Amino acid sequence: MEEKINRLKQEAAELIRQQVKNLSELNDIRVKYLGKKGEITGFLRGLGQLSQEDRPRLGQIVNEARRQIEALIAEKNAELKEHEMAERLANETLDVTLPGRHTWRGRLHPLTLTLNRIKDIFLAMGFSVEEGPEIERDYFNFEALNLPKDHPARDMQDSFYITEEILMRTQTSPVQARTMQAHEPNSPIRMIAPGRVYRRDDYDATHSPMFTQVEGLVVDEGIRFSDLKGTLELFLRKIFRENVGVRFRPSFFPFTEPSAEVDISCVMCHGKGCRVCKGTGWLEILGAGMVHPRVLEMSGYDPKKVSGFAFGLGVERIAMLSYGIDDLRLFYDNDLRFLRQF
Ligand code: 2NM
Repeated sequence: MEEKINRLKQEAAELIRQQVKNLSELNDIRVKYLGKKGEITGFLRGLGQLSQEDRPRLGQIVNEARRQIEALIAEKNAELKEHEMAERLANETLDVTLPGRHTWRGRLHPLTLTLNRIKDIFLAMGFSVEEGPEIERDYFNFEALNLPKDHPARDMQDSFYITEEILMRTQTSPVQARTMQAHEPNSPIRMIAPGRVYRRDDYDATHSPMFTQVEGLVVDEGIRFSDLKGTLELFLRKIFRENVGVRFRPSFFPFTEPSAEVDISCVMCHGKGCRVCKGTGWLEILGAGMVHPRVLEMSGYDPKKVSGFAFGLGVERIAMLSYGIDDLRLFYDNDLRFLRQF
């Protein structure tokens, strides 16, 4: 029996030292000799059947063999781990000279950038930003703004009709009418309504059947034309430059009385006269006026108690003048060579 144990020990030592190539094989060896059903374990169990005189001596031999195998396994285990680490360090090196991988970063569209600037200026003046549907009822788009069915001004705002009563909105003022009607009658309003509007139009460098508008509305007791002038002058100085020239010319809109067209001094020549301003030194930039009493009335406000002013501007036009863009269609082509410049 002593000889058997020694042979087993010899065999195990040889396997561990010369055959085992990795940790998994080493574990197999451990199970083979030291596991619950392992060969050394078998001997330990068998000790019970030995005589009183043989038991201590053979017990000592078996235990000694187990300790030695355990030590060999531990030694091999450390050696294999060290080897694996050395191999990983050699193979998993990081080549810091490789070119980096590109992450493409998006950016905001020039119209969004311009609209954000416009919103920020009016938000700072205490205006709220209101939105409404692009598919609108004839009532809100025209009727409630003092444009009855037979009004000649409807001709200039021919649109895309879904039915006789439903159309793509031609302006964002229906949002103003909706907002007034949602308010307690005569309660103050300070709002802008930004968004897309649609008109039957030819598509060229300066016209598009869809464009972006911002309309504003202020209603309260004692609102005067001077409030309109002060608010719009401040806005134009912030969006263009502090010393931009501003002038008001009389005009007509069905929903305002009196009405005005607002010009700024030319952003290219600063008033000297050039190709952009067609030699006049001025650029038309927005329309405005005192809200027509009938418009207030139709949305439940009393024109004897409150008054208001309103205005409308085209975001594309402001963006074109801000960035020096000469063709409106560039905004909608989505050519990255154009869009990457902002
Ligand atoms: C413009 C010019 C003048 C306008 C009027 C209203 C409302 F709803 F209060 F009647 N909203 N926007 C208005 C006035 C719009 O755009 C050139």
